[in-house]
Amino acid sequence: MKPIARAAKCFLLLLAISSITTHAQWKYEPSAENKKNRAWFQDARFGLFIHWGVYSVLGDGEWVMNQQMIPIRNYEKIPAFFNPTEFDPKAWVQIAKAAGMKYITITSKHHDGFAMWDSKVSDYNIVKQTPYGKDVLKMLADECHKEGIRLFFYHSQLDWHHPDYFPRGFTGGSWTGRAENGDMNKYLDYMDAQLTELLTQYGDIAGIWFDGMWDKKDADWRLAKTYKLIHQLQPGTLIGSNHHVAPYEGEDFQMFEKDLPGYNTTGFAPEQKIGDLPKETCETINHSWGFNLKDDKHKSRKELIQYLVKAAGYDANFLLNVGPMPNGKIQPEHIERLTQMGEWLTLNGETIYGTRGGPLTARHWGVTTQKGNTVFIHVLNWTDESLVIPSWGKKIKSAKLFVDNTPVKFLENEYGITFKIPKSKMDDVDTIIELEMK
Ligand code: FHN
Repeated sequence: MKPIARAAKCFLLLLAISSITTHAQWKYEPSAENKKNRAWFQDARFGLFIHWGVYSVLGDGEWVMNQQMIPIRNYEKIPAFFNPTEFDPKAWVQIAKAAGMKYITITSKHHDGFAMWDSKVSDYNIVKQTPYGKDVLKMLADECHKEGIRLFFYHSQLDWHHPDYFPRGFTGGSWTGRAENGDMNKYLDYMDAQLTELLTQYGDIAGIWFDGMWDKKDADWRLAKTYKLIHQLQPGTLIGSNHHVAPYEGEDFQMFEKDLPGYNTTGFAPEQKIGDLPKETCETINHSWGFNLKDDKHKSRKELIQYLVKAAGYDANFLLNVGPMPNGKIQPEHIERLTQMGEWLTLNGETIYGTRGGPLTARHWGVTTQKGNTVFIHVLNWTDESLVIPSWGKKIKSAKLFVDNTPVKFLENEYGITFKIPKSKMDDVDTIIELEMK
């Protein structure tokens, strides 16, 4: 091998090792504010996920550019059609509040690379490229801060538009029309610059929800640099990354996509290990994240409420998604579902907010949540009047139905705890037994 090639090879190896070692050696110590925000996050339990962008115009979900292999020169025509004149951040925030949600996570930039704010780093943004011309993230951030709803920004690391997102991953190939070259570090500098805008011009940002590393699993994403930058700009900001593996140093929460922690029904996360960070499960109401004209497979009120309760039983938050329409409105079927969840939480929120999962892990009949000396048994899938559950080493002082304080008979013995639930008192969605422990 020629001496110059050998030197280059050693240099690249050194570079790789230095980046790996730096991240591996780096020990992240979350700030006191960050730890406080983690506790707030776990108490919050329920948030609104919003996938909104110029792709909404085509009504075929947020992956339409890749699915239909729309070259950049064609896709760049879409922003001119994006004019959400009926966008009303007040209405969105009220819908979230009425649903019982405590925070909103909105797509600042999705895989198509289009910025939904007034970015000075790139003209490929809503202010420069659309007839609407307004910074929707600013409008939403102001309303959230006013209404006490915390705001997270979803931000895609994967980018089908930027020329320096190179080498390409398993998506966004040559059909984009980009030249087969580029400098990934330049792209990451660009990403860090846009993140700096988002963390310096929109007030308190509760978190950054990264997505897309899975497009290039083995690439050097310079995570330490980006994570340090974020915590320098806002130490309390919670960083999470939907990379489907165990949390990396510097992350503050762990998300599970379309699955409860520990499951892999989607096939996304064969290697995903559950870390010891606050957890969040994200899910769609129908089968789409971005607005999809054809998708009317909306989950039922019961399915969605039970999903929220199960997530709490797995000690995880529930981040439920809407894909607003190109006119800026959230589709009525989704507003209806969210309102129904809010009505349930108005009555039963005490058994979810501020609780932690346990003391029992999830069972076929349901889950448990706990707060202080109180345990809530959520009977989700059981029809018999007698229910036997394992004991967990603490004695019960009293048992009653949460809905109306009706005392519930129970028997504690070596076989566990047997409850007698009057059939007439059973609830089709969630029969909650409130236990006060000794
Ligand atoms: O590709 C994205 C998808 O568009 C959506 O944003 C979801 C949300 O969790 N995450 C990725 C798929 O894993």
